Amino acid sequence: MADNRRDFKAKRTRPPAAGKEQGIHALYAADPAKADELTWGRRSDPVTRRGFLGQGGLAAMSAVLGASIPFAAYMPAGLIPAALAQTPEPFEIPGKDGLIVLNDRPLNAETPAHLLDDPVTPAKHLFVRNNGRPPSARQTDPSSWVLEIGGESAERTMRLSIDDLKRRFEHHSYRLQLECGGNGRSEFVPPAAGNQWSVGAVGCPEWTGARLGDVLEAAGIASDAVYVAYYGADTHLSGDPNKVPISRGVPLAKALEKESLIAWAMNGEDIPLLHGHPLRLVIGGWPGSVSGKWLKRIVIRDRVHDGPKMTGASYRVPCEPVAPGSQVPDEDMCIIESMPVKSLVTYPKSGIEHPRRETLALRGHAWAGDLRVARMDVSIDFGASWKRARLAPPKNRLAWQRWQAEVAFPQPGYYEVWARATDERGEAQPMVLPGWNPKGYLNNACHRIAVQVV
Ligand SMILES: Nc1nc2c(c(=O)[nH]1)N[C@H]1C(S)=C(S)[C@@H](COP(=O)(O)O)O[C@H]1N2
Ligand SMILES: [Mo]
Repeated sequence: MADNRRDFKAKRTRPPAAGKEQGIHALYAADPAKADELTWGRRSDPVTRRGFLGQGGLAAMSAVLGASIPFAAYMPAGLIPAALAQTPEPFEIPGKDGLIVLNDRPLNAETPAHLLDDPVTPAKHLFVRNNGRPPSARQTDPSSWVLEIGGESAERTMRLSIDDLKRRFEHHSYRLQLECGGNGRSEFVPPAAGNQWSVGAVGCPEWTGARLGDVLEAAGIASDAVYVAYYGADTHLSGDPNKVPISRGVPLAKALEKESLIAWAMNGEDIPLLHGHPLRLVIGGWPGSVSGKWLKRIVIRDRVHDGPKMTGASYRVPCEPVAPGSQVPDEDMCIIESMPVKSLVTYPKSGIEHPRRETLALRGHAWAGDLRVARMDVSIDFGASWKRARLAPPKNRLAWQRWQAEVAFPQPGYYEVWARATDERGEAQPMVLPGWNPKGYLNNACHRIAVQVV
């Protein structure tokens, strides 16, 4: 416990390997077709969008990957091989095991996919996303913490200590999947500013707390209420005490869902300081940014909440698809609600060697915002053909779902395993990239891992 409350400092173990990691991404971000040509001599067919690796290109790519590519003919143009698209690990964080730090002011760190294999994400493997400066351990003493419920559509202002909250309201535990709206941002072209998350800004811990709805009912929800929003104890990076780093919310109906929690525990223990100790909102299936950490105040609003990061391009996407790089007027942007269908391959780790004579057992998780995942497929030939995977039901609504599959490889060489989830409405993950948007949200492209078959 003492460990959780410890003030947290990222230790720089070696300088960020910006050269290596940004080299290939920057090259591909600027112009994927040109990058393909420069790197491999690969040209794309303007009609099929398939890449043509000439003999020389195929040899160059095979040399870098250390193997021939049996399904090279199916490899899309402008695609960085998964074996090269991995990021190095420049930092070490106490209490966090193997996370990749994208930024240390504020601290943001993501989890490599293979460390997300557990059905319930342990604290040491949960990504961290901070918009401001987190409060210190001293400032989050649970014995003196007060949560206020108010706002223009609350019938009364209510103040609760953590003891009041635990005594007055029923306790509930749910596994709730939390994913940053910007997860996957690093792949958008043209690139979007912000943390260059690859695939690991997601997790599914088990949360325990009181239902947000029960607490709102206790304060009294006026008939004109439409939205519920949070304020936390973190402070603005500028140091200006009058500025709020982030204050977001959800429509009343989402707040009143039975899984929406005011949580005091994660995985059966106090919530770690980095994840919002001593209280946080957990609203599963929506962008992580609605799950307010270090929760001090909840407001019931008579209008769509207008706090920092609710407006402009923040956590909003064009209401209708736009061409990459477009300027989108504010009035054409819509607030992100339920997150799209998505999945991860959590076993094996990308880049492994696998003996050709053995089948490879794959597994991972799939999720679909407010919806359930209805089917899961895997491909070893860059999406030319798909094989159905087994898919388990979620432990509870808004938890991610386990999937498993076995694949066999026809000959030695470089392969990519691609995973694709489909939600209960028939919406599937796009194979490479979904619609571009100014801040690079909602990239739910298929996750891919590299496998060297020997
Ligand atoms: N008070 C506060 N709450 C916050 C944030 C923040 O910066 N301050 N970041 C949000 C964002 S953008 C995300 S994705 C999640 C991340 O939660 P985690 O750091 O526990 O993984 O917390 C959300 N809640
Ligand atoms: Mo986020």
